[in-house]
Amino acid sequence: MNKKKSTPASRRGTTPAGATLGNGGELHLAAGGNHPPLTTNQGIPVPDNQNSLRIGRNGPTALEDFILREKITHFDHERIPERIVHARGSAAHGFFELTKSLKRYTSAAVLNQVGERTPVFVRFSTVAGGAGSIDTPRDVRGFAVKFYTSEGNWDLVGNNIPVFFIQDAMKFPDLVHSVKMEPDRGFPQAGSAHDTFWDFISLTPESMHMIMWAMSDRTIPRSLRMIEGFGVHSFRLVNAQGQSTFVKFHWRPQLGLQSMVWDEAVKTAGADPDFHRRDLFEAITSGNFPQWDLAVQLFTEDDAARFPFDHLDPTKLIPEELVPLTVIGRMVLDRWPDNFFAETEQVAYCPANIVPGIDFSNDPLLQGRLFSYLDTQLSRLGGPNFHQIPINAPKCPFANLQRDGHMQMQVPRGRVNYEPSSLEPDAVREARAGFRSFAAPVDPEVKGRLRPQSFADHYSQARQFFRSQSAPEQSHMASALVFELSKVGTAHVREAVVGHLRHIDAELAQRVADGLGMTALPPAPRAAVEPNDLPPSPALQIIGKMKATLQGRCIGILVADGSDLRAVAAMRKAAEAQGAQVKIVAPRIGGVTGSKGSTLAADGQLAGTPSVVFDAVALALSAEAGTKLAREAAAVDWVRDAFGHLKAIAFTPGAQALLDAARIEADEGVIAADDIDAFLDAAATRHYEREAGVRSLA
Ligand code: HDE
Repeated sequence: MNKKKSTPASRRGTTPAGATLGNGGELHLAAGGNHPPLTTNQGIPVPDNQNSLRIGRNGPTALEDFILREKITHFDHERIPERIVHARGSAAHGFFELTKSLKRYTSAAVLNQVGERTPVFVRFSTVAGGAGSIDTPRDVRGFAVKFYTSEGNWDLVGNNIPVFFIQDAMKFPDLVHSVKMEPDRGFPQAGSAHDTFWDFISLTPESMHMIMWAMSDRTIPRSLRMIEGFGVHSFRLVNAQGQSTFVKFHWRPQLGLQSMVWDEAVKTAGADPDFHRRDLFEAITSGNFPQWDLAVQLFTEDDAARFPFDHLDPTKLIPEELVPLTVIGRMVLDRWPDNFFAETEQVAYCPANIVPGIDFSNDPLLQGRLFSYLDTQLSRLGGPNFHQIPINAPKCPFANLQRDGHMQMQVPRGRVNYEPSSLEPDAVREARAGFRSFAAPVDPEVKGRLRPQSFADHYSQARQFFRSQSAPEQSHMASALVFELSKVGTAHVREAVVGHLRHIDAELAQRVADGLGMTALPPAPRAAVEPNDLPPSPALQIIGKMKATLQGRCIGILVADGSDLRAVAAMRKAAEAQGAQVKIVAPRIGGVTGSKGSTLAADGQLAGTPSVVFDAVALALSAEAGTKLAREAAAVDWVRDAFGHLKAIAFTPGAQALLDAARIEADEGVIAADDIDAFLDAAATRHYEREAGVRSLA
């Protein structure tokens, strides 16, 4: 042993119980007890996982070292291609419980038996960014649900917005190319605020309705637990008699909709790039299981003929005021995956996975999707057997005569791998009942690259969406457009987008033009169909759908040495009683000593836990601490940001110096900390009335 080079054990810290030191001074933890012994992938036990096989103490490594080679080779192949879209996602297990039977409309067992619980796996995602990108860009969120039903897997692969950018699958690669990072420079990551995206949009008027949604606060959700989900396309339900009814699917979060303000989303990206993933993880692992209602809009072919739009056009929605929602069940997410890669990364959703009693519509976007997902998964997951990966496998029996291929996990027995057959009586045969396509009539007269005239109105629903929003939401949309277009370097692209806005709402176009510093309004392009004034649909708002509740919300309490910890405990208890989570933030992670000498541990250190991660904040400070923190940038930002992000603030008299340093002007959301009830009431909402005083919006 080379004693000169080995480090004495005393300098390496304490040796854990049961550990021995190897000849390089490294730790070997004993495999005793019930620990499974480490082996190679061939099952050969490995007694040294620290040192490669070397020819002499300072010599080269032997090629013969199959243990090293196997370990490195496997590591080299740990990454698989990320999804071309929706690469960044977070997922959870749970169940769906039917509360209202749809037996009249569909034979699908999952929608027939009230009270039955069907296991689900749900993955939420951003669209444009890579797998390692931030959680809070301005972006659409994917909302994909795999129902493991007794009749096979049903995937409802939706988004948190009920319409889409384009009408025909043919345009999807162009749309995605334009929004992903620009191909020559490799940026920007995870955002649409750049020339190529807006160039494509400005030349694609059908995207205008979706653009209104994308520029609304829907694309900066506070939490994945607070987003809606939509199946987007019309689907068909088919009952036992073979009759069909159209259906749109909606998920409604039990915690209500809640969004961030833009400045908060930007700062959250820096404070915690994993903010949404961590939020979902913490909620589920602490037993606060997120829940959604599943609702349907049901309508017949005749109803559809009377709509002032074509429901097969995925850039249109059916207002709830026209076809009301019926809640039919609830979904609860109650288990975090055991392994991120095996489950969240390898899960493969596909809109073509449907069960008997559900069928597709002729929406041309949906029709293209039916091809795309399996195709992309063949390369992403490496071959045709990815349905055998546990997260993708049905939980009901499944068998057929498909054979072989990469990564075949099953060992099919017998001679018969074809059908019809007579050699083996128990070989797989056609099912007696099962999926049958609805015999929908088709228009056989023409074949061509066609777009129906009923798809030609690109502005009416965009206008309806904008005009249905509350005043602060309209300002946020105008400001989002100004922000995004200000990042577009090409003047004619900015002008072309503003030109489209003129068809949607003249005032919106003017506000955006002013925000961009345009001296005159650019011309509006020719509209294929002049837009109509549709009746406003308040159900399209976010603010109107926010719930004044502390359920699922998190309050941060800033403490320092000398704080009144009894008052802090009282506030915590009251907040928790209303369903809030409370976290203590202190200048040092070790915690603080209170005014009476007791101590309190901190959940976060001030500089590393900015107020963006909370829904409301309280300043529980002595006068001495308040004065000291008034000179601390992290503390001043903490308060200033909470105020700017329209959150409630509670303060002790000692915190006044800090409030002054942050230039906080008292309003109805800034409340004395001893009035706990008033603070908790204020903490249950955002204070949009404050916004005009803190930032200029377009
Ligand atoms: Fe997707 N989409 N998409 N999409 N999509 C994918 O499939 C595609 C569309 C959606 O968490 C890909 O396995 C085409 C609409 C979600 O794993 C890919 C078109 C909606 C997810 C694909 C669309 C969605 C995807 C990428 C237009 C809302 C993530 C990797 C014809 C209703 C699922 C993959 C997850 C993923 C294709 C449009 C939702 C490439 C061709 C509209 C939530 O196959």
